[in-house]
Amino acid sequence: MTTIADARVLVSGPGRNYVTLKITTSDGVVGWGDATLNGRELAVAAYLTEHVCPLLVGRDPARIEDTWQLLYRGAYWRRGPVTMTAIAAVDMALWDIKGKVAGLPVYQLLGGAARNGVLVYCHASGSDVPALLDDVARRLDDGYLAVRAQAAVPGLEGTYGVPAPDGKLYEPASSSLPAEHLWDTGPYMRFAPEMLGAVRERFGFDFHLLHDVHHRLSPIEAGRLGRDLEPHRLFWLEDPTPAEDQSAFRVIREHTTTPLAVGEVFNSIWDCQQLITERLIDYIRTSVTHAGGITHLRRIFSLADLYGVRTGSHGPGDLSPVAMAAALHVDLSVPNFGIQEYMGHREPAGEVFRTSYSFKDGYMHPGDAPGLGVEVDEEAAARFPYDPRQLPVNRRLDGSVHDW
Ligand code: GCO
Ligand code: MG
Repeated sequence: MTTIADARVLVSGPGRNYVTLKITTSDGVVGWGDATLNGRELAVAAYLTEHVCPLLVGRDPARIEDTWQLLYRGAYWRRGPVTMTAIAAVDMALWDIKGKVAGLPVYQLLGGAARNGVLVYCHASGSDVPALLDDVARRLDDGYLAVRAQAAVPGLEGTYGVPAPDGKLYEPASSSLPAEHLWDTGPYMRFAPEMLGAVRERFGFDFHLLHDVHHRLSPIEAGRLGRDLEPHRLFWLEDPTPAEDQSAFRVIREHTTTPLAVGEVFNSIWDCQQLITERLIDYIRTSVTHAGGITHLRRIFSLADLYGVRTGSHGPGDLSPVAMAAALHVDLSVPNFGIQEYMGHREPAGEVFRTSYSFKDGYMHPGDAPGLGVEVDEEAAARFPYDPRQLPVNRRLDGSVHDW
């Protein structure tokens, strides 16, 4: 019988930090999984190396569901981003192996393509509204059909989603200890409708426009913002409030028809059960890396499908290209796909991760290479050492801590 011969973790920093799991079978087939948890990378690396890798060796790599159940139920301690990211990495690597053994891309194992391509949204941002408009113009020229717009709120240093003026892709985890940003809800609430209105005024309505609040409002503030944004017809308003308080979304829903998208910080189906079954959101944004891998993501998406909630997976640069590929295979195959975030990766990530996925005219495709379609160059990875970085924190004007 083929068994798992080896499981090991690679921690590297090509452009930013990534944790990658490599599983090798007794037949020499290699599977890759992403285990990157931004700012907390080494916790997942240790969880895998100390507690998971030893128990994988000798097991049947084909038994994906059984391995998932073993790692989830077997740990006794449930859920949490570290555990679920570790399980996700194993799950992705086993799907990769299954595809390579079958000679098929993973989406074929998931039921085959349910659409021709995966609609993606990109990021556009600016240090002020004119700079944002220039960036939106560039993105539309690149062929994107959906754009997320963020701009610096006048007077607030370090607004979420706005890159440093170094021409590199946005990266919030920028220092070894958390940077401190300033937050003030009033100016943001007045600025956001003006900023998104300027985008619609210049570019019209023939593309999808999205915006991320990044968990910063109270439910009633979010209701007000959603209502103020209605004339601009957003595809979605993302993470309006800290969503561990799921019933809070009833308040937002009472006040606005702006579609809502939530879930990038969730790690299990239980975190979004009420949001889905009470139809409090329109898009579920769980990611393949932080929500238990392909196996669990599909379970969440199936529940969502029953309630008319569509998918909109998180796809930032702080998930590795292995995760991007895994997400695309799921996106291509599920019935209730909505949209996929695609932020891209800072170079030199491309020297470490060779991918088969592609982008054309607003849509992505995972490609037809067997498995996930990503190969990792370990020698290249060794050239880029881990460089500890943490996410920023937000403080209100009076110095108290706010959600970042
Ligand atoms: C998004 C996210 C990210 C997160 C990041 C944290 O919608 O893409 O909000 O930008 O901030 O993934 O590590
Ligand atoms: Mg977000």
